[in-house]
Amino acid sequence: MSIDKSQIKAAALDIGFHLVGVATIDDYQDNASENLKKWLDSEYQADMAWMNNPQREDIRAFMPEVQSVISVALNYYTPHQHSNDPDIGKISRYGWGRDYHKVMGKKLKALSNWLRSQDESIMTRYCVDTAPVQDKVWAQRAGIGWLAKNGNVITTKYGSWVFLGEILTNLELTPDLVHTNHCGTCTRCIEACPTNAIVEPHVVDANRCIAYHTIENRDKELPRSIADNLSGWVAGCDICQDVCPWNKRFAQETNIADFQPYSGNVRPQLRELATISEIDWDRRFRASALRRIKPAMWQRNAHANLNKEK
Ligand code: B12
Ligand code: SF4
Ligand code: SF4
Repeated sequence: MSIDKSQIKAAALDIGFHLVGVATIDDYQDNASENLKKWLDSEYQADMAWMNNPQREDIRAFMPEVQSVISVALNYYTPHQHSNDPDIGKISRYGWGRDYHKVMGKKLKALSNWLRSQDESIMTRYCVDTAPVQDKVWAQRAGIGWLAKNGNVITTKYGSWVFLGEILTNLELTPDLVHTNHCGTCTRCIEACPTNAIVEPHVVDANRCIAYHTIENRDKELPRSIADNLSGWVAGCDICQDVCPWNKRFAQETNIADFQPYSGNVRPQLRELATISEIDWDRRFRASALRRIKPAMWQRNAHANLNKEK
C-alpha cells in the first residue's frame, strides 16, 4: 500500500473537514481505559447504560484489524448569541442546525470510500459519536486538541465548538504528536457550572449535568437540584464552554451552511415549548439532533424553567 498520511489529510480537507490528525494503536500513557473504568464504577454515566459497552475500553474489540485512527473535527460555531430573557429558552449550539451525525457521517463516508478506492486491501470503519469509541481520547492522541477540564476537547483553531469523528483503518500510518494540555491553572468552567457537575478537573458526572438531564433523562420530572438551576437551558448546556477563555479567543464562524440555526432555535419561546405537540415537534426538529428530546421532555424542560415547578 503506497498511500501516506499527507495524501489522506489532503483528501480529508478537500472533503470539508476542518481538522484531521492520525493516531496509532500504541500504548499511550494517558490512562484512558482506566479513567473510563473509574468513571463507570462511580456511576457517572447515570442511566446511559450503553456507555458500559466493553468495546469502548479497547478499540481492537470494536475492529480487530485496526492499526490507525484518523481523527477529524468539524467547526460548528455561528456568531448568534443566547438570550437571557426569562420567556426565552436556551438551546445549546450543537443542536441549532442540521444533525451533526448526518453532516459528519456523509463526509466520513466520502473519506472512507476514497480510502478504500486506493487499494482493495484497505479496510475502514467510520464513527461519529454513537459508536463505542472514545472520540475525545482519540482526538487528543491524534493531535486535534486537548481533553480540557470542562470535559470537552479544545482546539487552538476553533475552541471547543467542534464535533469529533474518526475512521478506523488497518493501514499503518505515521502518528501525529499527542496534543498538549493548555488549561493551565484556570478553573473557570468548574466554578461556572451551576450544578457542580465537573466533580474534578476533566471529569463530568452526568447525574449532575444539565446537558444529560435535558437530553437523555426520560423521567417525567427533573431532579430538583437540576430543575432549580437550569438557567434557561432546555436542550443541552453550553455554560462550561461559554466561560472558557479559549472559546472567547478562538471561536470562528463555520463555513458549513447546514450548521446555521433553524429558525426558532436561537430564541425559542418557553411557552411554545411547554405545550409543543407531536406534529409541531416533528416539523420543527426535522433532521435535527434535537429529535433525541421527545415532545414530553421539551414540555418538561420548558415548564421547569417557567415555573420551577409544574
Ligand atoms: C457520554 C457523553 C456525554 C455525557 C457525559 C459527558 C462527558 N464529559 O463524558 C453527557 C450527556 C453529559 C454529554 C454532554 C455533552 N456532550 Co457529549 N458525549 C458523550 C459521548 C457519547 C461519550 C463521552 C465519554 O466517553 N465519556 C466518558 C468519560 C470517562 O470520557 P472522557 O470525558 O473522555 O473521560 C476522560 C476524562 O475523564 C479524563 N480524565 C479522568 N481523570 C483525569 C485526570 C487527568 C489528569 C486528565 C488529564 C484526564 C482525566 O480521562 C478520560 C479519558 O482518559 C461522546 C461521544 C463519544 N463516542 O465519545 C459525546 C461527546 C463527548 N459530546 C459532545 C458534546 C458536544 C457534548 C455537549 C457539549 C453538548 C451540549 N452542549 O450540551 C455536552 C458537554 C458536557 C461536558 N461538560 O462534558 C462532543 C464533544 C466535542 C468536543 N469538542 O469535545 C462528543 C465528542 C460527541 C461528538 N462526536 O462530537 N455527553
Ligand atoms: S454542560 Fe452545563 S451542567 Fe454540564 S458540566 Fe457543563 S456547565 Fe455543568
Ligand atoms: S475554562 Fe479554563 S479550565 Fe475550563 S476548559 Fe477552559 S481553559 Fe480549561
